[in-house]
Amino acid sequence: MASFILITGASSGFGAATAKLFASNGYGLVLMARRKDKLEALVQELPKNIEAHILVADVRDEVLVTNAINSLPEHVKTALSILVNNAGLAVGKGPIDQGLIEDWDRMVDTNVKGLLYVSRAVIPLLKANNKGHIINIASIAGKEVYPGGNVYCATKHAVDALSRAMRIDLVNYNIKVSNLAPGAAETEFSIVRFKGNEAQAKSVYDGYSPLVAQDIAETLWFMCSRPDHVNINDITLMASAQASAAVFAEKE
Ligand code: NDP
Ligand code: 8X3
Repeated sequence: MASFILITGASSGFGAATAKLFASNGYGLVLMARRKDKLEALVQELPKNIEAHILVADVRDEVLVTNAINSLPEHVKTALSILVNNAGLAVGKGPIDQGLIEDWDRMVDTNVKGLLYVSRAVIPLLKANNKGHIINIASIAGKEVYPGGNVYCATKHAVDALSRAMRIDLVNYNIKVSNLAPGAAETEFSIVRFKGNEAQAKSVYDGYSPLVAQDIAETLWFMCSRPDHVNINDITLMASAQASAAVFAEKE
């Protein structure tokens, strides 16, 4: 029986690349996001022998999340071994006093509370299986702050803290907890942050080679394929041209 991985935010970027890589290594998939059409298109791209379950859910809705996870077939629950808490977003970038309350709410509710709701529903399954691995996707924005990053950085600092706290709380249950903190990666992230302004989103990656989703997927695969007695607590993964949150190599 194949092991299953549950990936939140599987409809694009890091989540979709991770789904494809783990499927190509024989994992069954549980794919969560809001955009059903994107999840269905992703499933069409997977090897035909892979069992994939789509959970259309907004991670901000605790009841929806819990019901969706509880609705999984028993054979999937008992074979679930990995949770990647990846769903997340930045919305807006600017001085704190000009921030929009609705943007702040979206980031806090998705990046922090959503991660908690999903974890709260999945951890009992991992405990019952006496084995598991949770990887939280944080960010360089969870290690440092940068101009205009305020609330997004605060949510990712919270993710970083939760990774450390969850590791302590779950150590007696044979459940590993890892934190993965990428720097700038070109996905839909900046398009979401700049509310559909594609030119502004593109400019974030001008003049250097950012990370791509496959870099994150391959790092996750490495973290998850270590022997049972090894846990990678934390990885900060950056483009070679990014030295810290706000310092990039000079443009050519
Ligand atoms: P994308 O925008 O490409 O993907 C984000 C994913 O999150 C989508 O699948 C989206 O699905 C999902 N998502 C967003 N909000 C919700 C929600 N309320 N409920 C369920 N799913 C949701 O960005 P990335 O792949 O780049 O980002 C993935 C994670 O990595 C995020 O947590 C981000 O903060 C983090 N990160 C990104 C970096 C970057 O530079 N790209 C760097 C460091 C960290 P849908 O819209 O269908 O719901
Ligand atoms: C996403 C990348 O540059 O906003 O976490 O920190 S950045």
